[in-house]
Amino acid sequence: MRTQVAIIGAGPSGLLLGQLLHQAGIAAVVIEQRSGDYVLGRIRAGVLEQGTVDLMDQLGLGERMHAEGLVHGGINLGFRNTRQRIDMHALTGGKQVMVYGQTEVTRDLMAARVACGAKTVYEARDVALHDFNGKNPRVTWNKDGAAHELHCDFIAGCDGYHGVSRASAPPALLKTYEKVYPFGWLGVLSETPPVAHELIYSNHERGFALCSMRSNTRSRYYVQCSLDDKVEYWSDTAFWDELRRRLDPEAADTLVTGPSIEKSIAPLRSFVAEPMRFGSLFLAGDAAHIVPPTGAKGLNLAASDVRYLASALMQFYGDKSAAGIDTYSERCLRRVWKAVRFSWWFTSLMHRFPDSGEFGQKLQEAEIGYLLESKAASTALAENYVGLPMEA
Ligand code: RFL
Ligand code: PHB
Repeated sequence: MRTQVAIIGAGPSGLLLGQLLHQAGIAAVVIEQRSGDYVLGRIRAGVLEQGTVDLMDQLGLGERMHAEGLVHGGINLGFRNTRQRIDMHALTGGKQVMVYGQTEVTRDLMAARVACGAKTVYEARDVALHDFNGKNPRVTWNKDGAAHELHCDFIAGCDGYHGVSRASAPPALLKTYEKVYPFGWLGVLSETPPVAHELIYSNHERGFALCSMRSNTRSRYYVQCSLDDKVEYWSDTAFWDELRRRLDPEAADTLVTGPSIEKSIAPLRSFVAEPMRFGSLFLAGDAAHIVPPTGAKGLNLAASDVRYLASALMQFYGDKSAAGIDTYSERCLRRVWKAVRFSWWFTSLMHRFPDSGEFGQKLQEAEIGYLLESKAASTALAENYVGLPMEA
């Protein structure tokens, strides 16, 4: 089998790239180790930057997102039993975000792939990358007891943090940067109306809490938890009690609780792998970088990486110019590091750290106070939250 671009992974980066390439008339095959249902079953991101919304529109996939997604012009910061709104829309000259779950983005992209007849291989086992530094790049895998081989010009490693693509890069050429945070997030999805119209990020002495949503009838809540915590330790009642304690009195009183539909724990990490290109192998999305979810940046960074990659490949095939692919890594990394910095900063501001003590807590309170009083400081938060611009 032969194609132009072999895409490893059917998460948001792989599927977005697949559609962008299809739109440009570049052939691609997506190879995914899990089933489509498994991919759709993972509950992850909820907030899309304007640039990601624009990308879905550009792909002609915005209809359901605009009909069902919730446009938010602000976020609330909770601390010391009060809650204050940051008016992102006013502070950024009209920019907003869209609450539309990663599951729905993925569902729309999968449907588009089927509709345009593009090939996706699900449940591919033992995926391996070959000769991406040489003249005969190819990907092999096993499926249903048979071995398969795909020859290609380029390989896009869109297979997430635990994928095979970054692991296949020559160790001597790969430099990684990592920060592991001393806590995780326990998340619950429930068929209950959200406690507030917009998200609440709450700094509390018992730990951080986040009130998010998927729709007007479905909520997504998180509480900071210990790294030793297990989902089994948290009954629904224990979760709701803990969340309520970390919210301002008005939110605590109006919180509607119900049975959890999903409950999971995610560790928090910042991670960047450099460079993002090795010969004809390109890394994109979580395969190259991870941010803690506090800034809602992971999926949005995946989207900006693949926009750079798609335009580089279009330049290569269309204008016969390697300029885009030669600068792909640098261009991505400039934007990636800004999002890594913002996510680290927002995480540091909002969470309890085991060793920062009362002094650390006072500093956080002073900084949140300053953020809410100073237009310059709240503008910096708003600009980053709605998404920094992409390079032309
Ligand atoms: P994904 O989504 O991990 O997809 C990678 C795909 O590759 C497959 N795969 C392989 N396929 C073939 N061969 C192999 N050897 C393979 N190994 C893996 C996997 O099965 C999978 O299908 O990476 P991608 O596409 O780069 O997308 C990244 C996003 O999923 C991620 O950044 C976000 O979910 C992060 N994130 C958030 N991002 C936001 O922008 N806004 C948010 O509000 C937000 N909230 C979150 C989040 C992540 C969270 N968790 C659980 C980490 C909230 C949470 C709790
Ligand atoms: C979510 O809805 O899952 C979500 C929203 C905002 C974040 C992280 C996660 O910062």
